[in-house]
Amino acid sequence: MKLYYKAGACSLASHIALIEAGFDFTIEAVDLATKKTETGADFLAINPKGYIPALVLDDGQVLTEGVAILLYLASQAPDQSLAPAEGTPDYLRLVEWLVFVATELHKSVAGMFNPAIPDEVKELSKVTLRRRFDFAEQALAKSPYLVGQVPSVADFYLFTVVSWLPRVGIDPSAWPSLVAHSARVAALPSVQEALKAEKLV
Ligand SMILES: N[C@@H](CCC(=O)N[C@@H](CS)C(=O)NCC(=O)O)C(=O)O
Repeated sequence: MKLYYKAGACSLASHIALIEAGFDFTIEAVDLATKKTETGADFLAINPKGYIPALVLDDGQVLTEGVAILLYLASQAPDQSLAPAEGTPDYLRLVEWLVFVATELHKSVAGMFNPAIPDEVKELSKVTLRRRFDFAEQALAKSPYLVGQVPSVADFYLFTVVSWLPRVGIDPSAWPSLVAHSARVAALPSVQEALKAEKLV
């Protein structure tokens, strides 16, 4: 498998999951401005959507959308407990968290990086975002990980999005359980390996 990624971007969650799952894979960086990969390939020919993550499967198919990639990787490594068993109530909780992180957190935090969005709009958006992080904080005050006692792909995704907060002027210390969760996830060997491979540590 090959993961197209940008260092520290949302593709980091897929990168961590690939390591946790124990797959053989390679990674290739994408310049999102020029849509060229680090080997000079035209990324739009690989993923016409033009964004990462994109995962090339062993049969050549290209899977896009972070949530789909995370669920695929978890399903291919059932022994690694990256997701609860499909069809169980906990599996639905996992999907619920993945959609929450993707639609309520990821996209809103990412908007804060956009210089074209006026500051007043960003401030309004931060009010809603803080409420969303309050919700995650309440959940993580009761449980070390989003779904139960072991890290799942949803934790890798939340960790990735929370890592962007200081760069968009949101102080995560308002949410101590969320900060503790990020520290717990950061301590996983797979996370350190992914951060090193992306030259972030
Ligand atoms: N719907 C996609 C969005 C992925 C996304 O937002 N990727 C960002 C980086 S975190 C990106 O590649 N942006 C560049 C672009 O949209 O041109 C997903 O959930 O995987």
